[in-house]
Amino acid sequence: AENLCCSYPCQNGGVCLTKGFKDYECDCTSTDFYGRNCETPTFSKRIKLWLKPSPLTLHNLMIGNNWLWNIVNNIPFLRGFIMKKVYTMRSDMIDSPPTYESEHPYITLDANYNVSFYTRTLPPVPVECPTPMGVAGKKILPDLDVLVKKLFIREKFKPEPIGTSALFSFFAQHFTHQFFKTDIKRGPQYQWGGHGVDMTHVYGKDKHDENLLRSFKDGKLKVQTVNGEDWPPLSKDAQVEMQYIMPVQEDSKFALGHSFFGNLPGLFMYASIWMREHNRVCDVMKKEHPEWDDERLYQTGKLILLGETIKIVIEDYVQHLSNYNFKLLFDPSLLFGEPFQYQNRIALEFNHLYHWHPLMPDDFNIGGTNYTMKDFLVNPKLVIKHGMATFVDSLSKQNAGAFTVRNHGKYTVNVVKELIKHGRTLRLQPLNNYRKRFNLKPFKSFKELTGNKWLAKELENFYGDIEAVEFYVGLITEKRRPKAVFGEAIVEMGGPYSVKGLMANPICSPKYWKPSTFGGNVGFEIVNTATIEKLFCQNIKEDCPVVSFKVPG
Ligand code: MNH
Repeated sequence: AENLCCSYPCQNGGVCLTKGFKDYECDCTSTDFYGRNCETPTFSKRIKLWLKPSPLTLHNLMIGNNWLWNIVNNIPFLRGFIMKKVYTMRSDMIDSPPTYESEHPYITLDANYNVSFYTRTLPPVPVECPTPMGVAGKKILPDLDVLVKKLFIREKFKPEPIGTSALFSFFAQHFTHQFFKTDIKRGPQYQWGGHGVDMTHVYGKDKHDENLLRSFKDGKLKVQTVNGEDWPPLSKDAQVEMQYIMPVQEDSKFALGHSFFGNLPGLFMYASIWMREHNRVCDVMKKEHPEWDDERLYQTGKLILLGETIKIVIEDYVQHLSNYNFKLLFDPSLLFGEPFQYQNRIALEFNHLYHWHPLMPDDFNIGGTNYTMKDFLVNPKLVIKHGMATFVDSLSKQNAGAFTVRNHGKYTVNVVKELIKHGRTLRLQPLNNYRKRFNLKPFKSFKELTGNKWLAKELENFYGDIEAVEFYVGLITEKRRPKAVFGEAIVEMGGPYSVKGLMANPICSPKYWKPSTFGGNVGFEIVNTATIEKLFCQNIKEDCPVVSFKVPG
């Protein structure tokens, strides 16, 4: 007997339930569809669907119509109205409380209560299904080594076409590592993070590490001064456990909030600039509140830096990524009074789609010297050697790589191989199922997926059936949208996870989002005026260097 749910008969978010050994039923509750397979919309849903613009139409509206957005961006009421729509439309796509985890193809209580799990937006493919993807495709998935050789290894560097800088690539990596923390010893379904933007990449993973990094004076973090600039302390002066991907000399070991950040100068740079920002904010707060002790200055500094982070992520980072002419806005009060859950769970699918290793170039020109990726690895001292200003200036002028096929650098091909392996172990559903889950039309052919004959042929050989294309392989082979960094699926999935993760942060909730939480108007103002440029320039003594997510010119 076969599990009839293996062919995913239930449409439009209906839940498949086997009924004995030879039947199934679809639970269409609150989907606005009915029928055996939840295939028929109710009358009012039919009208809504008819009125609803497609994701591509909306995308084109946002990246074009300069004249329209020039008006909208300058009318606060309109800008706020549209931003509220962005918040609610995106975050409504995410189940909250979370529904699935990786060990059961149905809802369990563990999905909610066991926070060691990544959550899952779609449940795993049942193990008894005839093929790894359900019923479609071959019984055995493509050989990983062949797949990686044909689709992933970079031969010639392909630059990111909208001019994204390497400063952006490292921002993406450093920011997301605070919440993508796979606990590989327990298995790829487990994680050891806090399910959101908690600033652990700056302050440390727990109170023990936090205390090692603190100076316990005026709220500040420990620093050492080299060449007249402040840098994180050496490991011997703050014994936080760090993890290196290759052996490293004692004098290159620094104590950082995240155990991985000693591996790359770009990550060390961000760790250092946030450390300086924290100490700068503590100085400002001490002036405002001479009555405050070390503890209060430290805790308030953390809240302010978290607020600055979300502000920068929305208004600089996502703004660049989206390439929208609409000016995005971070204003939590827009959600007050709306139905919205202030809780977040990191999804396995979000982690997988954020594997943006092609964004890393093979070499870096830093202040006129050329470094290969190999020179970069476990070499954080390069930042100190060139100085913060030169380093950030150089990364701003360095083009990132394109997120596409055959563009994974030498040192990251193994990461993508492991990732696809994890996707198989945890039985991720095929890309087309995720497209449907996020209101996108499933692809009908390999040509439609890739927009490229050669690639379509390769994929057809690998998978046989468009309904059997694996999640990550589908994401990287999908054609790019016009004037965009990514294809449709990454944006339409990443957008919801991202908006939900940022706006469900406790500081965005009504009892937190007010000046007193941030030490008064001065602290609140720091949050509300933060930019990536100010983050660097207020913490560099020389003239302000180029700080940009887009290569100038
Ligand atoms: Mn990256 C995980 C190396 C750049 C996003 N990355 C890993 C792992 C290694 C690694 C090693 C651990 C893999 C494993 O668990 O087996 N990453 C690199 C290197 C570079 C790099 C050497 C640059 C060079 N990584 C990037 C960039 C991004 C990124 C840029 C973009 C956001 N990486 C990830 C994510 C993970 C990861 C996401 C998964 C983390 C986790 O689940 O713990």
